[in-house]
Amino acid sequence: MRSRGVLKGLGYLGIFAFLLYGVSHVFFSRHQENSSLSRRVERTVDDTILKKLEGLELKVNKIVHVLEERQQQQPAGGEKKPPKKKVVKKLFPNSFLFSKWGNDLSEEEQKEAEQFFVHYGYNVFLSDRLPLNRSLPDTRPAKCASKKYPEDLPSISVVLIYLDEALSILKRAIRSIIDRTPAHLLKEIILVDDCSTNEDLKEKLDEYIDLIHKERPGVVKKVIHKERLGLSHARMSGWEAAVGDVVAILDAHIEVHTKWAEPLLARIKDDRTVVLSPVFDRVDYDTLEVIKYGTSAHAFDWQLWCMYESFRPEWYELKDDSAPGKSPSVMGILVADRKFLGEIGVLDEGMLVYGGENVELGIRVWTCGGSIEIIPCSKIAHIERAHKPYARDLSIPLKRNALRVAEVWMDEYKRNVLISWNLPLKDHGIDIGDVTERKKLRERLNCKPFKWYMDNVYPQLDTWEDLVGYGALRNDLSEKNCIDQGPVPGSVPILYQCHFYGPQSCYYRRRGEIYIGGIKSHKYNNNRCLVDPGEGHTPGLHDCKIAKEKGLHMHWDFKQGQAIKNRDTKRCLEIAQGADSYYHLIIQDCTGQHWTIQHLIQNA
Ligand SMILES: *[C@@H]1O[C@H](CO)[C@@H](O)[C@H](O)[C@H]1NC(C)=O
Ligand SMILES: [Mn+2]
Repeated sequence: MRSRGVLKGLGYLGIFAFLLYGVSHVFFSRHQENSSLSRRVERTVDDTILKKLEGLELKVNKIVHVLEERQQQQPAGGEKKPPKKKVVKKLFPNSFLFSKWGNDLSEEEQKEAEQFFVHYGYNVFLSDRLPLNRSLPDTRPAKCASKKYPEDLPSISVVLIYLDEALSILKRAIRSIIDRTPAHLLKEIILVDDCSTNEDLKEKLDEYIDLIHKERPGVVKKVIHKERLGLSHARMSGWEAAVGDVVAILDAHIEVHTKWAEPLLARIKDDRTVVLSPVFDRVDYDTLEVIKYGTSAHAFDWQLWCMYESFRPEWYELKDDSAPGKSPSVMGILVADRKFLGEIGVLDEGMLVYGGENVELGIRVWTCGGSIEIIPCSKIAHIERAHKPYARDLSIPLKRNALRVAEVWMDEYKRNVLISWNLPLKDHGIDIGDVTERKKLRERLNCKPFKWYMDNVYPQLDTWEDLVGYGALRNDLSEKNCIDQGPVPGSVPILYQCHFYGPQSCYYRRRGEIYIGGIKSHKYNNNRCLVDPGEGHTPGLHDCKIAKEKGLHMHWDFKQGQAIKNRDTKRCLEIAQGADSYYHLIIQDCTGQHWTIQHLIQNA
């Protein structure tokens, strides 16, 4: 039995290696984006990756399990040690929920906990057993505790957006806001339910609201959508219902920290045109423990996935980690003067489902007369869910919403969004809805061009000025095959059956560089350049900066439908059939082969 287990384990290792290849390119490209700070990405860990990871974990857990079994069956010195305590059988060894939590649960409890977890994406079983008013560690920068704020601050309406949130999580959010916001400043808590399906958000929630109303009559209000409108629309309807001076639009799987509101309100009292974000701490979805996160700016890549970013150098020169920092955009949670937010167009109601609305807000606020800041002394603990209820694959709505942002706000840089989604510049065929109102808004507010934003607010973004072509790169001799970055880690590009995903995304720059396997959105990240090693027939793929330093042959002449010829060595990138009868990617003296890149940029 044991040997069969091991064999099985080896089989899984094979699948593991295969999956690792698939997943690694995703992580490879994401991680490169995350070089200078330890940036975290909430939305980028999309369902696709998680699904792959679930698969991976399944395999790994099984291998570990097999190995553990072997160890247990081979007691040292041949003696069997009596078990120390009764071991409860783990019913879900492959579930993320139980990887570091739940060892002492009975089988019944494990089933209940797992069922909740699959439904909600976080540990509802545990949440139901923790006090609603649990204390949180003080994770603020040291200076924050001694800061004094005026008594006389604008009032705040707190909007909580949710879709199928667990009741105890929502109650805890409400409890924390009531307990940690000065009563004279808290105007109301507005619950916006974007058409949840779970029953306990009905009577049971109302019972809790009644209880709250015994302390604070009328403080909780509800906005219930009869049909699902998506995140942007839900946030908008919360804003519409609000009457406070300031509106804070938050997720509902949060707990606010002590004195979270005062630094926000004081800042807006000083300047009504700043739109703010508190700093999130991570609440683990399994243990619900609060993990402190440092302060950083909120930004995005050219696909408009949001990501953490370093502040501008001026912030670091202050040497004060409690100081507000200017930021290109917000992650999603936002706090603003209610009327100012209205004047600049609140949020784009034409966004569907999920994603992009935060970037739209960032660009709009900056270019139309305001600015965005992160407030380090205002902290919010936020559960990073294992999966989100809005969509299985968040990239589909994000792509559509990103194109909308590009169309309205990005002028000539719109093409970078299309390029990064590997869409043609003309006739991409994706319905982005009606943008005339948003375009009118931009005109009415007399907003600055996107170039101004790039130059002054987010200069870390690479403008990709001299791109000539992008997408799959194919040879006439074998059109079902594409150039591919090859195994990762590794430095040899290959020819592989076309699938058109990231590993096969190629880019040709006018200065002669050919990137294989993706292009980085930010100047601080490096691309990987095709290189002729000068001898032998194996092409190389190396970090472009290193290739440049080492003086490798990394510049190529290429015109659509013609040869790819190295400017130094005059050799060509070609394909040739090996003894195995498959085509391989090689470098050799030019024989006149033809290459075609999927999308050409005219006038480049
Ligand atoms: C939570 O609430 C209970 C009941 O009101 C109270 O006894 C307890 O001290 C509170 N705990 C904290 C941490 O505030
Ligand atoms: Mn969230």
